[in-house]
Amino acid sequence: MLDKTKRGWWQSAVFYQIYPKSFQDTNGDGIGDLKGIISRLDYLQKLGIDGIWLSPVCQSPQVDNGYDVSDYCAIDPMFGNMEDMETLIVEAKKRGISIIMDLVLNHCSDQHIWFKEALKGKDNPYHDYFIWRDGDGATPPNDMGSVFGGPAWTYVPQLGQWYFHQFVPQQPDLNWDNPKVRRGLYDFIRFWVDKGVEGFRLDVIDQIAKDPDQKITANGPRLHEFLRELSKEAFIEEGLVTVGEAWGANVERAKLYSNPDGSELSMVFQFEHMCLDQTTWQKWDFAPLPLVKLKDCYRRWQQELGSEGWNSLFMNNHDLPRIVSRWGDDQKYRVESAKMLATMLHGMQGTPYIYQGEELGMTNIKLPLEEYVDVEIHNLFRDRTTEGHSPESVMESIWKRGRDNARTPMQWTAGENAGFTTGKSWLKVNPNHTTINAEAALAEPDSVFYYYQKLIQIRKEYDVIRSGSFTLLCPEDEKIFAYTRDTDKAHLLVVCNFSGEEQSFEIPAAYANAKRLIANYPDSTDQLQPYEAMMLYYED
Ligand code: TEU
Ligand code: CA
Repeated sequence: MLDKTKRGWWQSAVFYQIYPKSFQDTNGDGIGDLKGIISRLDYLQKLGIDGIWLSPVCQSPQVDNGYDVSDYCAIDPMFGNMEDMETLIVEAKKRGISIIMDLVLNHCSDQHIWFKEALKGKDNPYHDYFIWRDGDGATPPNDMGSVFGGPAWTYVPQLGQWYFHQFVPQQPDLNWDNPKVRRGLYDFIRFWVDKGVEGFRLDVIDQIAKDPDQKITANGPRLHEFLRELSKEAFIEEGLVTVGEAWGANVERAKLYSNPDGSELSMVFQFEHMCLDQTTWQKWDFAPLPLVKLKDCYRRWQQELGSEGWNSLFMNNHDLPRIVSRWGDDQKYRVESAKMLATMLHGMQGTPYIYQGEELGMTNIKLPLEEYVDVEIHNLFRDRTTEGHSPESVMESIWKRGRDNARTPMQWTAGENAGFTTGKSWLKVNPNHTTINAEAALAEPDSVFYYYQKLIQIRKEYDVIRSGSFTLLCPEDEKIFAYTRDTDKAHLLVVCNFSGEEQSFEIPAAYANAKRLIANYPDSTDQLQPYEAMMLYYED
């Protein structure tokens, strides 16, 4: 058992992300809820995970699926009530599973009491909880755009002012330069710590330090000052695990974020590896995966962050398309490539995050535009067709990179609505649930589920994965990703064929008699089979 009171317990842990809206519905309204998560804790315990990152369940108008919070200390009725949340925390803990809450500290909902007060006047005590600029309503303070399209400024005529929002207008940015904002947010965090929450995922945490006049939206000069205060004032217990979402992180910044002294956070989600298979800075301009660049990216993060910080390891989340569709083959070699990708990731140093359904090899979905829910998808279609892109090309981008790919309901059974709901699901259930579902996976010893279960066991059994060095093999090979992990006595080889064709690869002589810890084919041949992956291990 991990001692979760000590800093660093997360270095031997594996976490699981739940998108509550799509996980399990228990009252037939077509929306996942807390009781649904409680009903599935035994499944998660079987998988072997140590913590659940819960996407937002606090009160929200749901303009951005809960990332627009209107009350940080209340559970949104669509998910249940505070008693359900307290039960989830207790029941999860009984199974050795910590609850890690998603905190949205960069912005709140325009329905939050702070913003409602701020709208009452410039002299209202909550007015400078937000970022305002005087104006005439015709011309915004500058031409900054929102992440979700449109301007980053919205005019309030009764105030004669614009307010700043990096996301939709219903998500006004909070003014972190105001100490009252920071104190208020810290109090919200302490409220959840007192409820027994053992960690936090921090939404767009590198964007809390900004300077809109200079068009700085992240990594502003006060960022690490704010994070050190946040850590000192709110993340008081050293066993609290904190992971910041930082799209702008690089290795040097990550050393500050994840300094082992606990001065800031436990780790960050960096996204460098998630921005390689595109031709521009926009994910919509998709391209084939440049494997050589991916390998070098992982090499740098493994070697350079190393002992000065700590990596998170992920390929999926609620904002990203399903990795087996993105980097694998979700048709002919779905199972093999899902296992291969998992092998690639879980052999590395860091804390792995499994996104709901990843352990089943769940895939993307193709829907007509009107069936999508995500505000980002609809704004993209509006903006790109206005710019002259053909509707067909925009739909291709949505099918490849839209966030709803990850938000289709968890596939529990082959039955109606995949066992997710007895009602009408808020977002379409993937029709392939008839073959891709947890019930079938639990009945199949060679399923992706049991492969993930074994990877989690291996991480806990072989310390070389937590603490070994990282050496990239065949760096220029465009089809094979192979690396070794080494301590003074233990040695691990991870080999992954990222292609659907046979590839030749010479196993290093030192591994001639190594133990095969895991593999996605029953037997190896002298060639790597399509999407073949394995872990070989020996001790001196
Ligand atoms: O995401 C940050 C964010 O900007 C992503 O939405 C990303 O830019 C986008 O998906 C790429 O197209 C966080 C949350 O994870 C996301 O769900 C929220 O929508 C967003 O912040 C606002 O809170
Ligand atoms: Ca429900």
